[in-house]
Amino acid sequence: MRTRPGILAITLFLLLSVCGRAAGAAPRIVSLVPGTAPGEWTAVISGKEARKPDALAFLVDGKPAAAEVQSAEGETVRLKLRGVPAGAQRLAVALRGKEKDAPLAALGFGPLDSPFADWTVYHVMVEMFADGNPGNDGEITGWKHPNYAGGDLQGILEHAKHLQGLGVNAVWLSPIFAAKTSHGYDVLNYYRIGDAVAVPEDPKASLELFRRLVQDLHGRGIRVVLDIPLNHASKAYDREAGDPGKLKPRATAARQEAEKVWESWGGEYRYWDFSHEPTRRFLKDAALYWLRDEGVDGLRLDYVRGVPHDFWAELYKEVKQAKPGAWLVGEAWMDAGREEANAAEIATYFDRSPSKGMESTPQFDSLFDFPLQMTLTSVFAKGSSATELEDWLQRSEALYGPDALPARFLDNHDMARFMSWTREPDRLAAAVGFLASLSGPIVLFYGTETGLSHGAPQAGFTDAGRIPMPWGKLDQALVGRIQRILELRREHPALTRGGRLPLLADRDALVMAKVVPEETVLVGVNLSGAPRKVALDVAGLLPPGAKPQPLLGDAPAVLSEGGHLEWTLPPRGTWMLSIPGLPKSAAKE
Ligand SMILES: [Ca+2]
Repeated sequence: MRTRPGILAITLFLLLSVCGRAAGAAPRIVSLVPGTAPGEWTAVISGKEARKPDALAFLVDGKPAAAEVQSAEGETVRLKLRGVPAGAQRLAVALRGKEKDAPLAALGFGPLDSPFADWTVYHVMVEMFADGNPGNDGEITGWKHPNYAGGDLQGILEHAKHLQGLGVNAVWLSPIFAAKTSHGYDVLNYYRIGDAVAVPEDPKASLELFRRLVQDLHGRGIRVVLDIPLNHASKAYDREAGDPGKLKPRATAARQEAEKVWESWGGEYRYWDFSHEPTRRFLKDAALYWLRDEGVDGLRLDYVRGVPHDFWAELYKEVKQAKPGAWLVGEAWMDAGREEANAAEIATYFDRSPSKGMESTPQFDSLFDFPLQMTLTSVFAKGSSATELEDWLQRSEALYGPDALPARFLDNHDMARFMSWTREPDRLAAAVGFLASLSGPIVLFYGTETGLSHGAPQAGFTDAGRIPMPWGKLDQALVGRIQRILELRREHPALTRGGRLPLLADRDALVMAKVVPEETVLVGVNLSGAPRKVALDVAGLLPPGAKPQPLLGDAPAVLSEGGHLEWTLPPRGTWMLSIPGLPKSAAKE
């Protein structure tokens, strides 16, 4: 959704960004590796809380784990955790006596079990992507983006091979329904493909074109995710053809501050009335139609903050009954808010607390991880410390809770592009490499593969990143690097669903292990412009005599008999090593 913070909000945001997060707000799990006996793990914890390790509680999958202090120095403590069951998923650090509250830090150290773990989604802003039919460009009758490129479904069909070559396995299309504007978030009819993206004045031919596109993408192993705004629609919504169930949906005036801002820009929206049962039915039917009847694989749900939680829970339940494999991803973003505030808001949509007699009430499979987007930009593009990244990954995991499956991304249509903050393709490739090594769905905005950028970046909302895809002058070298990263993500389940074990984080470097029983992948980030040698004790993690093989980049490593790894990370990049075979701890159990 197009939201624009006021000048005051932007200023406030910048001020808060400069001040940063409260330093040392939470302890960090510096490293976690399996110990030498079954059920034993060695954890190093840092932060002011580590001065009093007895005040810390360690929870494994929600149950207390015994922790024995091995050594302590200043704000760092080394502990031995005992009785950790095989197959455990999640370690959380909490304050003793406050175990029921959200933990301070958490870590998914066991493999992720989710059908969406390996989704690599390519986000197409349809109007900007590819013009396959200049004959429909005149069909935009409302607001038109100054960069409007005539993009349409035919254009996507003609470039489907590019998506396949890049190695993504899903595509998210910005709204393709009948609308007046070029962005399409003002839907005129949920059941009709827009004239401007298909065949003017021929809904049947337009639907056939859409079906051809879905079939073509499916044939290439690419799933289709539609962007459907259910909070609002155009004031001129088609109450005849757009309401096949004759449910006579009702609308209200703008309710939330953001909606009032859109109104002030001249947005011509109606806001659906969620207190009216037939309106809810109408909206659920529209969403279900595309999943059930037209073979769509998922929905990206716009501006979920405008809609009551119980509607999302109802929709989720009906979607999963109709199509269990469908992915529901929501956008809950406060564009002027900091990481903590955004994460707390997002957590309310990950919340599955029982209600209405249901044992669990999920609302979405995923929410876009806006806070991590801010952190990734800060660390990879703007030069912040790598410790911020490790801290935030653990802090956000604690805030989101054990059921969360955040969709990670670097930028989208509502914010400055990553490359507007830096002009260095190496930094972009490093960020994509790291993103691709995180378990769970990831999303790449179209044009990322060619380093698409624009003028002065700004925090919060901007639509400056909506730029025509520069077909014909793609940066083939960068495309090749992104392809290679996505190829690794496809071929190595350790990246998409592996447990994550932090091993090192300092100003310029971050090293972690991604672990599945078949393979351990070591991921090393070097943010500096010089090579960086890291020395790691991985005795419990890697089998003796293992031969680490470079996976991404030429980053040589030597593993000694005693389990000491020396790894030289080339400058400015994300590098990977593969160590096949069972991790030592799993082999023993
Ligand atoms: Ca066109």
